[in-house]
Amino acid sequence: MDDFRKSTVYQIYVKSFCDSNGDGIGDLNGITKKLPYLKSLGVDYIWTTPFFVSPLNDNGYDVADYRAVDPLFGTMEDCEKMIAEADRLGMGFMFDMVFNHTSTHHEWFQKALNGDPKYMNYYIFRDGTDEGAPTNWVSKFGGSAWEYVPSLGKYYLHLFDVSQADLNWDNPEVRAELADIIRFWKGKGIKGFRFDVVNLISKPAVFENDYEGDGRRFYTDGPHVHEYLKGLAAEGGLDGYITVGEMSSTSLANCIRYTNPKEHELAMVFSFHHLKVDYKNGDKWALKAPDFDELRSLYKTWQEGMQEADGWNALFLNNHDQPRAISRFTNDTTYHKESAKVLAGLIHLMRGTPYIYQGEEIGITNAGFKDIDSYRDVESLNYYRILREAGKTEAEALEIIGERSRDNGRTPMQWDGTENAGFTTGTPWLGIPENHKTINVENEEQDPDSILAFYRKLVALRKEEPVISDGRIDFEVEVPYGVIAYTRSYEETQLFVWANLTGDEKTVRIPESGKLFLSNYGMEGDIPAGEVLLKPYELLVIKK
Ligand code: TEU
Ligand code: CA
Repeated sequence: MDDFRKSTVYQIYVKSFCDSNGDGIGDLNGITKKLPYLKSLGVDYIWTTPFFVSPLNDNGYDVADYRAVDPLFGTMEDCEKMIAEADRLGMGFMFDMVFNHTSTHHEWFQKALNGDPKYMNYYIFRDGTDEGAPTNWVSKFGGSAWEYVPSLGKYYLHLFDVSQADLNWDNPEVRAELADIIRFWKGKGIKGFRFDVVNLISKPAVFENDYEGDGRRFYTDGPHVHEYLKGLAAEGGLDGYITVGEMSSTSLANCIRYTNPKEHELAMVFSFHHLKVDYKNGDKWALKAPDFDELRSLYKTWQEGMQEADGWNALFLNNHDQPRAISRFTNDTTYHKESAKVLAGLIHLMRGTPYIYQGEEIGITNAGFKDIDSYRDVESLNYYRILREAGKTEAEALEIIGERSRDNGRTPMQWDGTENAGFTTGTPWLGIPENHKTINVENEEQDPDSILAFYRKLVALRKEEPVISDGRIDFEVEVPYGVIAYTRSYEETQLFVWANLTGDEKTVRIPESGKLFLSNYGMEGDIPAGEVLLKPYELLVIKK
């Protein structure tokens, strides 16, 4: 475990990172080409989103063959080359294992559809009721979570898209198949794994209607989830590997169990409560300005709570399912640079393992799409329809999708200022924001004060400073609205961190004088104790 404390992970959304053959779609050879760039960032691990054989209804999170590369992204030989090249540069890949469900195109599901009882038991088939579906549960992408198969006279469960059928983890044969897939990729030299929505794998023994919610309380952190994760770690031989579980609507108590080293389940977890502080009444599709009091209190709860019980967090504000944090929480125009840096500093100095999502290290913003035809994501398209059906005007629906669409985080990587941002020589599968003409890697490489340079520094600091990798964390609560402040301590060393997430000046109190350690306003020297005025989006870090 300790091994990952000094590490930083870089997440690649394969489809949008680098296209090597001009078909407008990112691919494995594109990744190999850009490995020196990742090396120059100083990251240790690279998490790639799924590139396995798939009908791509959910961009690869609908896997039809876990052991084969989809031809759209390359070949197994390309994959082996990519792994070997990263290895040579001293970086390891973490592959994305989507084990809660398979694509309905998977051989197992096809056999189930033919009525083969062995394979029907790989999935969750149930009889309907007088009201229709077995329960009233709602899919995460909208609509019923059950789909009727006329030829079988039964429904199957799909917590996500209708083409993503949930696996039956209560069946030991399923668990054995999945452990075998882990061993297969370990054999190819993979250093770690990310497990998609892995806290949803254990369903209740009895399926019942949810009259309070969408059904999630019955299957989130379900009855046997810890037992199944221990089994996967043991059977897959995951000791010493870096593993991260994506935990949907989870609890602190469960995340402690998932990650406490004595439990032998996972090395760390992604939880999402801090990325719901701008959901109105918990509804992603209802807009609200971010509540920074709530954000501060969630960080305090999760950071201190995991620390007290020896749990370990993955630290992130961006991924391929989220709008860009810089656009969502801060100011992505007037204070573009300051905003990107304050958000980076806020999480990279916390206790946990930081993840950099492609493009955040140069300050890529939300997409700014103006019409529904620009969107590609199945969730955005479904919810646009649902919002329209619920009576929203076209403009209202577009505003909501514009803020919340996952496509915001999926626009192609901005390598340079040319027409397609250096991502492809063809037509990109998803539009690229206009601002790529200024916000791009090539530009930032030339600027010693760039966002990119700041990220490089943060990655290096985590390796150099035990107070960052191993220090304890304590949150300061007596701070003005919009400021998040914490102290890291290790032996005699202390770091005091203040992040002003607003466009207003804020007064904070420096408890003890120290040296300026890090700033996004280019200050230096000794800082005396006493009151200080934080500028808009200022990050101030003092070392004692
Ligand atoms: O996402 C799980 C998930 O529930 C959310 O991140 C979800 O996309 C969001 O809350 C919807 O509002 C994982 C993958 O990261 C995502 O890309 C897949 O679509 C999903 O699982 C299904 O495999
Ligand atoms: Ca390609």
